[in-house]
Amino acid sequence: MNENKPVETVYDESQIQVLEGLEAVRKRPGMYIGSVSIAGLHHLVYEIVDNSIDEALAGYCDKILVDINADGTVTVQDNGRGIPVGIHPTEGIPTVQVVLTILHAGGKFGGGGYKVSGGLHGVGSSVVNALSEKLEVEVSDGEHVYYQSYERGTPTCELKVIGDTDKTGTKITFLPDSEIFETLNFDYEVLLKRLREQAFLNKGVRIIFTDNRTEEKRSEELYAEGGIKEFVTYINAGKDPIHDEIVYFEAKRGDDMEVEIAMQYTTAYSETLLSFANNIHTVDGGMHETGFKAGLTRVLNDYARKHNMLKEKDDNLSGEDTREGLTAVISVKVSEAQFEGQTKTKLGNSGARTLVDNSLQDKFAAFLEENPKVARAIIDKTISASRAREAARKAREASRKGSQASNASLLGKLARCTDEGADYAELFIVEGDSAGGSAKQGRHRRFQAVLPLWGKMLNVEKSRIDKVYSNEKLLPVIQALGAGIGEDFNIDNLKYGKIVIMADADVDGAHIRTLLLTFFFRYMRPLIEEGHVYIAQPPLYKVWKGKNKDVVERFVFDEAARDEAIRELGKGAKVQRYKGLGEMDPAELKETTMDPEKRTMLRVDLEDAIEADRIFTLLMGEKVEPRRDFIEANAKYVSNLDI
Ligand code: 28F
Repeated sequence: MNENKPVETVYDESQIQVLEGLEAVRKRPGMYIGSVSIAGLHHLVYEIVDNSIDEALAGYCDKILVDINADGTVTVQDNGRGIPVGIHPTEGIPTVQVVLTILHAGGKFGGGGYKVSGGLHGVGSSVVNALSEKLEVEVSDGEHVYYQSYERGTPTCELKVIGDTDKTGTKITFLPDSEIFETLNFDYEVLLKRLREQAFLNKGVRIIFTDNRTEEKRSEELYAEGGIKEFVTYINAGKDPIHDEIVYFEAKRGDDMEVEIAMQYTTAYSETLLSFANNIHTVDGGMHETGFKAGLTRVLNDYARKHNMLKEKDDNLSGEDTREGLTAVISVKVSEAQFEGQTKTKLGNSGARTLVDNSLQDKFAAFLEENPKVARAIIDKTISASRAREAARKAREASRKGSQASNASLLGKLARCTDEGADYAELFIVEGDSAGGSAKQGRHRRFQAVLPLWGKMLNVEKSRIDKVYSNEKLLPVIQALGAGIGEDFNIDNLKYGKIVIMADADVDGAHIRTLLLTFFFRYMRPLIEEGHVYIAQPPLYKVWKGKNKDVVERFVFDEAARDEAIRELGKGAKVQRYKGLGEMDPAELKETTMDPEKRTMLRVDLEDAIEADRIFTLLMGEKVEPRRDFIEANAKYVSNLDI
């Protein structure tokens, strides 16, 4: 390794560059990985895996192992060509060391591969290295296994041969730096979701993900032979497709841009449109989505007119109509992607709009002509969506105009608070009249409002918006919140900063919670996205000893805590199990569940809209089986303890 020892000056300069780079990353980690919270921690894994994926896209790798190890390190290993180990022509040190120590090194390799790595922040292995207490790399080049170790980005040995091999590939093990990160505890589910997504987006790549931290290992093989077609099947698991085959097509523009689209219509009323640019989920859409929507609307209108399904007098189908019940995945690869917006998750390249729009014009239109039965089913669906939209408009107007008297009576049960409209104002939505009564007495009148629910709940998963407007249970919720629903929803008009669902801790309570959450998710999504929705956590047990003013009480949420409290209070401790909120008197309800000083609430956190969508359709959709399977496991979609 020492034959090519670089001349002193080159080495010095690159060393200075290295130190400056490391220092910059460690000083401002957020600039490179977004944050130092758990999201940033996960980002480290994505950065390393992205490099393996790039090697797969270049055509040299088809297997990636990702392991969370028992000691808290993570190992990523691929069977690609291995990072080159030869001396770098300008840096004078092994290329693998350049890649791992110089900021922005490893600029993506040419030769057919897209410049897709880098994730959100366009950084790579050197950033991960700088933010790791230790990192070890092993490169196999078909002859030797090379090894080098680092601490906080600085090599602790020179690159050396540690063995022979007939394989090729790269293996990196790193321990995130506890001086940098708030937590070092990787979340298996979060990583799993992202790796699954990557497997769908990069067909043929086998990702084997293992968690070695628990006694019983968890391991999952993520592999999608059919790529994004399988992604659509996965999303539609709980839905009823109106055509069997998934529509799939791809298109290219020169060698700097390509698109792949998979889509399937279902009987659902909602749409699920997922777009990606260079394997990054473009949560805020952008040009590729715009092109998709425009192309889809035009192609379906043209087809419907040409085949006389829309008559001359009929209005055109709206964009929304053409997406009712549609699940679509759009994946574009662009050599110079422009990511815009605050979170850099919106694609700005206008070329992507034209490419995607044209691809629908050519390929989707051809598909419809070749599959007249499917085409008819799709057009029928969009026409009925269009009729429902018209009915909804009328219902909305009726509800807006609705005599003040009827609005007043709808809201008759709402106990308003003095500071309605303030950010800190809270609305408790309570199932059941008796619990509603206790809540009204136990609240802080200044900033806590209470709305008891009554009447028959609507399963919004099985209904269109016009039904929502005429539902006696949901209408008071809509009116109390004051921000409208669906297209009209405007979060600026929201009258409460926190909306708290308060229901019993039993099956019925779980049901009403899910129905309300589904409703918020489908019709007031920003409410959930911006963290306004909470679930109250009433205690399950009261453990107490003594009487009157000498009484000592403990309110607890599970059996373990109950037994602990009994032990603590000692002999003579009494236990009450609350079967419902109604059994608590106003003072108890206040103390345990409502008072911000003492309560525990869960904030509903739907970071992942895809998973939420799947869960809600599984729970509330037509199919019974998946619901039964899911119902007890539940509550995946709530996290974040808010005390
Ligand atoms: C566990 C993480 O990082 N895999 C990688 C390669 C392969 C090449 C490469 C990587 C070339 C010019 C830097 C090999 N042979 N897994 C990984 N596999 N990087 S990272 O090249 C790096 C660049 O500057 C590679 C021929 N060309 C490229």
